[in-house]
Amino acid sequence: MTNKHTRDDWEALADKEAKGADLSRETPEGIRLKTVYGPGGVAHIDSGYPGLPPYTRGPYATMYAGRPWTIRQYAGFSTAEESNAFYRRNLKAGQKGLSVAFDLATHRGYDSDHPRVAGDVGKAGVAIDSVEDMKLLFDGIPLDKMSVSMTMNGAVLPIMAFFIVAGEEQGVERVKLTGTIQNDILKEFAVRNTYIYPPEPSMRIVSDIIAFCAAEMPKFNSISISGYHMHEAGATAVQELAYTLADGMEYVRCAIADGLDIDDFAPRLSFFFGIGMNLFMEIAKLRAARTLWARIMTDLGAKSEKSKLLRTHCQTSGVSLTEQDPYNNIVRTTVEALAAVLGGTQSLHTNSFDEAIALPTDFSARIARNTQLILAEESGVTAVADPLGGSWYVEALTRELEDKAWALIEEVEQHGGMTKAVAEGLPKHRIEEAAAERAAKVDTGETVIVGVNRYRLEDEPHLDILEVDNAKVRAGQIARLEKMRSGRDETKARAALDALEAGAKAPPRNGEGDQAQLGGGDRAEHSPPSAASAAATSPLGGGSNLLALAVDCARARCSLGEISDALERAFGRYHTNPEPVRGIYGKRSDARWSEAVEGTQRVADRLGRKPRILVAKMGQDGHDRGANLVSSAFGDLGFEVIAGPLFQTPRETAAMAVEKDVDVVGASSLAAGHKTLIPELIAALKEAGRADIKVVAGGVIPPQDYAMLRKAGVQAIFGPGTNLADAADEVLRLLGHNKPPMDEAAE
Ligand code: MLC
Ligand code: 5AD
Repeated sequence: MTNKHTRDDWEALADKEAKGADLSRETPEGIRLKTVYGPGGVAHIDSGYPGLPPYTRGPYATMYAGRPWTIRQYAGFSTAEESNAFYRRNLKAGQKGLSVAFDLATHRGYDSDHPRVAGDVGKAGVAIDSVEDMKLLFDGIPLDKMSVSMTMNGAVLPIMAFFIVAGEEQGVERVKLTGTIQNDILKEFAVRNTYIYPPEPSMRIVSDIIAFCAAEMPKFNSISISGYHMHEAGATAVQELAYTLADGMEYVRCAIADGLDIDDFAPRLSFFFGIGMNLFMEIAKLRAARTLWARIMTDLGAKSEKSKLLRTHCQTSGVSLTEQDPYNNIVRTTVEALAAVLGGTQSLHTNSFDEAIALPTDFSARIARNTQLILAEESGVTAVADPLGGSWYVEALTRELEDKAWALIEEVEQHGGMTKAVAEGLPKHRIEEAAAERAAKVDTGETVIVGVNRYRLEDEPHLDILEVDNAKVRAGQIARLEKMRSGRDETKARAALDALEAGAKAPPRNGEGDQAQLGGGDRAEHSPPSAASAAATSPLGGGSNLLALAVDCARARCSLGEISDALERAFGRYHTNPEPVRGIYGKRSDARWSEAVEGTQRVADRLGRKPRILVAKMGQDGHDRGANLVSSAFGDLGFEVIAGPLFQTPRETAAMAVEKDVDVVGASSLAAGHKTLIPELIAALKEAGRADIKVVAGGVIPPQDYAMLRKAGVQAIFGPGTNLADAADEVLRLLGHNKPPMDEAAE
């Protein structure tokens, strides 16, 4: 039955109600939302049925009615034993799949005994140095039954190898291993920063893992192509969609160029998206992602329908959560989890409410997990597949996102694909611009964050947080490494490492790669290195499959650092320098900002030059969103900003501060290394005779740690959610000349 009232009738009424005001809103994606959607236009396109092309409505026909999504909480901290115990408690309480968070030393290919990583061991994840640690991590957890996701990209070869050998030694053949390896290096170069090697050999590693899994691990998802980190870095839904799918296209082309048949590996590609607070946008994003991927895979030559299904994990957004009034985060996470589920995710992590301050405790992890259990078992959302299918608004938004993302994918294609676009910094720059736009809107109050820029509490509640004693963890890890090294057959271990190095130096398999930029120009066949094992000479490309060679190293008890070093000898280590965007904060014209600009000018007048700040990232913490925002904002205020490179040691930061003769160092810490790294920086500055250089700190720093940092000499601390104009005010005060003198102010 059609309704006799038309859109014109509605418009007349709406105009009257709104008294002529334009109530339509524009999203950060540049989508103009109508106040109401109805039949007609793009909203009317029929999305078909779940499980059937174009899969907009879900990859499976029955969706959660047949099987609910997997409750898969990302976790890891301290030692393998402690993380194992945490996993077991969580599984007992209703979690369904595992997801391992490794510490940053592991991510970046360093053993726990490496001097560069003293502040990072066991902090943001679990420390894994060898197969011995991996076996402890899964002790009592049958790897043929439990699906395990491992978030690893840089050091993906040793970690996959340890996992495979841990399975072997548990009596589980690799064909039975189920789970997912993140293995998505392109987004590391764009936003997440846990790369080790340069882009070209890194792409070969990805491809070798895809080939190995396709041949030997049929139940294992060989990659998790991730938009989550772009989302967290500030990407809009369109950017996240486009760059993630464009990354996927690049991996597919790379694997095809390496001689694989698309339908042999594509069914085990998987995805990962971040889910923020814009409920309907996020639902539409997942629907659009599936539709676009089916189209892309058809264009790339996939014949099997399984190759065209986009299956995804989702994580609620960390960056949407606040340090202030942290219980609000439970509500935010619930809304985001609902979006992920209504969007049809296959697997989900819900963040803990203490996210902006520390890693989850048993208590906060329980609430996060129960959020999913309540959605799955109490809310009724599992009964019907794609319950929002046919919603005029959701369908229209889905189409708009598809079109806008497609345009951005075409732009990447014109740049020659994602490897090139990433090398040119295109996605990184675009995402940083979007992040700065958003941050400026939060600072001015145009975007409301409850408990932060509105409805703020006078007294913040005290939270008990998880503390990791990293010195203790490190000592234990070092002891275990020593024991393993002294008990192994040294000749065997050396031979395995030499074979890996030789394999990495040998050109990858399959001569006629048509993508020179992805795998090096010369891809001639070659003979296998002499020490290569039976596994390495299986159908995996003439003996140089790097994962097969790494498995031999793992069996021979080589450590993660040794395996990474062997590869580094062949590939080199990759370094980049941050290039903060400019001019976005400068568009701010509110009173607070103008005051800060004037204050900066007064300090500059006094010094006879711009005040100088070094924005420093120390340790293996590559989370640079905060540092980039600070660099951008301070640059726009009139500071001379030195954006320090990632991964400095405190001594390197101190040397740079002295060399550049800065007035202040701002140390940004998001991975819990602050208690070790910042005091070391202050000590190094003192040693260099420059105790006068002020040190301030910002990032994820629990209030519990403030006193300790202040005692060590930190002069100001900025938690998450600090208004950048306020931060500047404080820094200017430290530099002695902020507020105008009283008489000037009185005029
Ligand atoms: C599913 N199945 C069904 C069904 N639904 N069968 C019948 N009827 C239905 N309705 C089947 C599937 O076909 C599959 O079997 C099995 O059930 C499991 O379903 P799935 O959809 O594959 O789920 P899952 O195993 O959980 O895999 C989800 C995934 C995977 C494909 C997205 O890649 C995954 O788990 N990813 C997690 C990634 C992750 O946790 N990342 C953390 C990143 S944190 P079969 O036989 O077909 O396999 C991070 C933070 C940071 O990155 O920066 O550090
Ligand atoms: N345990 C649990 N959650 C973690 N996260 C990061 N590290 C851990 C960990 N060790 C979560 C946070 C962060 C996102 C990248 O993953 O939500 O925002």
